Amino acid sequence: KRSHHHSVGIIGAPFSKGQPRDGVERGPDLIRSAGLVEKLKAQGCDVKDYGNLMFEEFSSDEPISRVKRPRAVGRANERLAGAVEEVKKEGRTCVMLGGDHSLAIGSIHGHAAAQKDLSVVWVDAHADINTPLTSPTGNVHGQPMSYLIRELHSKIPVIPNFSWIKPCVSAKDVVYIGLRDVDPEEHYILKYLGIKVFSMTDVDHLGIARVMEETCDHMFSKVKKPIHLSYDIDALDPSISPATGTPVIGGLTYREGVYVTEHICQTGLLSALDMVEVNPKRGKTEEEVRSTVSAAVDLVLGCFGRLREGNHRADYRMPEP
Ligand code: HAR
Ligand code: MN
Ligand code: MN
Ligand code: MN
Repeated sequence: KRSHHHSVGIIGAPFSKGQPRDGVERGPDLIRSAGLVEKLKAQGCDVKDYGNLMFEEFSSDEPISRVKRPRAVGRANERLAGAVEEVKKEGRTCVMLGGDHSLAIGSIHGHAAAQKDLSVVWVDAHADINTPLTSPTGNVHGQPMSYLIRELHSKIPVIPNFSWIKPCVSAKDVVYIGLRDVDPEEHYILKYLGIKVFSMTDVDHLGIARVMEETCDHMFSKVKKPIHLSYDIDALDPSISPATGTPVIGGLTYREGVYVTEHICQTGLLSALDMVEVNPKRGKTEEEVRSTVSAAVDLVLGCFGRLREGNHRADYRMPEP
């Protein structure tokens, strides 16, 4: 059980051009409006909010080899990478609020620039490992892992504004949790690289507690590396988090989703977190948006020490009569 205090740096990345649906750029401000910073402070975290990044507009951004809006996506991620690297150099666990999941390129790249060797835990309905050449949609939010994994480097074509990206994660240091919508080409890549995957079938079979034990066993089999947790809100079942661009039925329950964060927190190795794909425009009602945002907040809180059994400060003293 850990009661040390967490030092957290928050970066808002209001970016949506890794996919076609408007609204996901409002994620950072919505998650903040739900009280994220105050709640983290109330549970004892030292929080610095670095505010929202600003991103360049490109008047002409034609697709390159099926990659849509390559210039905007490439430049946005380069900016984000620099910002994450700075937060890490200030010694904080970096929380990147998206925005769409293409932002994991910059977030993981910037993290790796400051920490060199990382493990990545990717919690998502989707594998987001299409290369530009296998992508069925051209949307970069379905591709970020392909740019980051060393073993896929030779499969990535030259793309404008992507030349700064150096693959920085080994296939053996990646664990997926929650998969249930994987393209055939992605499934091939996962098998070809021998990447550790806990699909929803595995969650059903093993239970989330064993999935997390085995996730840690896999990550810690050699040395304990800092963990980058990339959490796509669509990993949760759409009954909890419907306000997202590509909901997929049959996802993690709220309890399973929170359990993942509690377990990662107690490793003491969480070094950066992405919370992405919250899209208020995809909620059919205010309640759908509220539920999605509230789940996102709770997942972040779980990453920084919130326990469902309750918490108290180390310096708490009972009132004396
Ligand atoms: N696999 C599909 C593609 O490559 C769909 C990816 C969808 N979206 C996400 N990613 N939300 O997690 O386009
Ligand atoms: Mn994703
Ligand atoms: Mn997803
Ligand atoms: Mn463990």
